[in-house]
Amino acid sequence: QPSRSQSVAILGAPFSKGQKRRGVEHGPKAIRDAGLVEKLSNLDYAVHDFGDLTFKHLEKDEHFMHVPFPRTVGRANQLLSGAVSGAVGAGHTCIMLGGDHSLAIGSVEGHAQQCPDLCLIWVDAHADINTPLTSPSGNLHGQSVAFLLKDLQNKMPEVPGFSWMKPFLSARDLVYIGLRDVDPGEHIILKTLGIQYFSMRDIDRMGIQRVMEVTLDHLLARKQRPIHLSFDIDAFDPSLAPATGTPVNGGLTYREGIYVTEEIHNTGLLSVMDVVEVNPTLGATPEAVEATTSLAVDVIASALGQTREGAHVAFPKIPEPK
Ligand code: 6HN
Ligand code: MN
Ligand code: MN
Ligand code: MN
Repeated sequence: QPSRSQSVAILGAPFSKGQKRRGVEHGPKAIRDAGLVEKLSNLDYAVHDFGDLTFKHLEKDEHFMHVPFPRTVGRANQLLSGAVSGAVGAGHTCIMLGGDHSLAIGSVEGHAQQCPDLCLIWVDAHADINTPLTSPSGNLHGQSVAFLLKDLQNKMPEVPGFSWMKPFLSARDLVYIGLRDVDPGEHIILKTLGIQYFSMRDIDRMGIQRVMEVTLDHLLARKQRPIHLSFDIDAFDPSLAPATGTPVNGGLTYREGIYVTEEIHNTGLLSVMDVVEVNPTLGATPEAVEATTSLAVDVIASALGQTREGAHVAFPKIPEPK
């Protein structure tokens, strides 16, 4: 099956102010060093590496309620939004390398500028749907989805730094996969808005094959539209992805995670993918870091069409001896 676009843009977003642990800003370099560009070039893509964005840390940026760095995070996302919009507008499938998951605000917003009918698949241990009023930590990487949803508009205070955007996404255009650490305020939001989600328990019950069938049916049955895949590496089990800031036991297996991205590729509708929360300073050993970064490369390659059964692009037929 041909992919929607044969040209891939890689956009690095070395940003960490959406949470309190430093080091996640080194994610883009670590994922590139694990061989991303080579891997994608071997899949026959024209790879355009746009390099890393440069984010400013604002000097004066007081807390809003208990939310740290609101203006810095808002400004970073405004910059990222423009870059993602530009890449998608130029016809690329866009891979955004984080950085922490607050970056999904700008990434999805920029994508929506080009593709207003997009749908969102959020693969994560966490729902990242706290509002500043429900958030136990204050951290904006746990609130990204709340900034996107129209359905939460009257539940969100005006956070300084975010006046450049308005919520645009409907709750029915979002599906979660991999949840296993949901805060009480997030749970009432998921239930009240009737958001489709598949927790790790649901994956245990239904199997990943059925989960993907229902996910894609929920989002695409009425009409085919561009997919935004926001992939938090902590969706995987910490034994596979230890180098991340908020690990939670009992996560996706390697095969479940790869099945998710294979199925998304097979729709031919993947338009933007975020890969976030890879923190190369948090692995206990160099091997732990390497496992996490090469896993990130594997899910990206799989989302872009790398198959486990192989492919014969270089061999239209079985070669014969002369
Ligand atoms: N992430 N629910 C917790 C919070 O602080 O709101 C954890 C969020 C984690 C966010 O992993 O992208
Ligand atoms: Mn091009
Ligand atoms: Mn997340
Ligand atoms: Mn997470």
